Amino acid sequence: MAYETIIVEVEDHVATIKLNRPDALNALNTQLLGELTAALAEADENDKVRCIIITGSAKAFAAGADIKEMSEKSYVDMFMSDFFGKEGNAVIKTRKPIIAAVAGYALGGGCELAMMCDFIIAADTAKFGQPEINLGVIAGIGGSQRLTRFIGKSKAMDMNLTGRFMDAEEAERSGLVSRVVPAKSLMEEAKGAAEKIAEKSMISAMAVKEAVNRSYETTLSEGLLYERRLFHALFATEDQKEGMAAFMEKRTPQFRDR
Ligand code: CO8
Repeated sequence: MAYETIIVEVEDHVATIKLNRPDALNALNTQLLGELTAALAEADENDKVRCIIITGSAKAFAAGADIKEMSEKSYVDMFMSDFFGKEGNAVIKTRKPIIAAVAGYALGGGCELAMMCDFIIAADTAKFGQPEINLGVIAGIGGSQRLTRFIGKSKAMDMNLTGRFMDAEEAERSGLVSRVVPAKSLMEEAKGAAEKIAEKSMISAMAVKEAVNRSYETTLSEGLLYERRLFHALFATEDQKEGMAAFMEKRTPQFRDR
């Protein structure tokens, strides 16, 4: 499918989706989020793809939802279209692992999109923020919920109430991002991580996603039971036999997603 606001490239089992509205710092408008939704569905269905990277430009991952598009909307418009509800769900429903590779601004919906991915690798130039309060609104797709779970109440309140930006170093210290790398090696690092994931059994990788994400939705004892049952279930796969045999035979496993 031809896209206008994103660029999709598939190489070595990794689909890289680059947000591409440079004149608007990759602000998330209806077209971009529609195209992102379609590209994620395509990547999820493409057997060649085993990991997905979402990235932006050197200046901006995404500077938020498109303020120009939203400014004249009414409550009824927002409610009746369930503004960005479907698109947000599309990201979190993607079954293959998604890495956010963030350089520059990840603000508002941009920070929220990064948080919807499975983990965030940040360039040392990254700046995260939930500045919606400056526009007379609040975060709408996770900035008050996911951010609070990731960095705790005090920092989430600080970010959402003051609208200040958090640099990459603070974001790593606070648990928002998994690693910080020099800006020039961001894509190399993200692709390296994606290729490592691509080598695993897709069944295990999808099970990891389900288990970790479940920890945000349930009690500890239910989550532990869910994890243990998934662990047990993986003994029904050929990949478990292959992974353990390869360990004992001191060779690299050849996973076949079976
Ligand atoms: N929307 C639309 N256009 C934008 C946005 C945006 N979020 N951010 C930047 N742009 C545009 C600017 O208007 C400008 O365009 P133009 O040249 O035509 O005026 C161009 O991008 C470059 O921006 P600046 O000139 O402002 O660049 P600076 O380097 O001076 O500043 C900043 C960069 C600090 C990132 C600044 O652009 C800024 O503050 N942007 C807005 C950040 C923001 O407030 N984000 C939150 C938006 S609201 C939101 O995300 C809600 C999410 C929830 C929605 C889901 C609901 C369910």
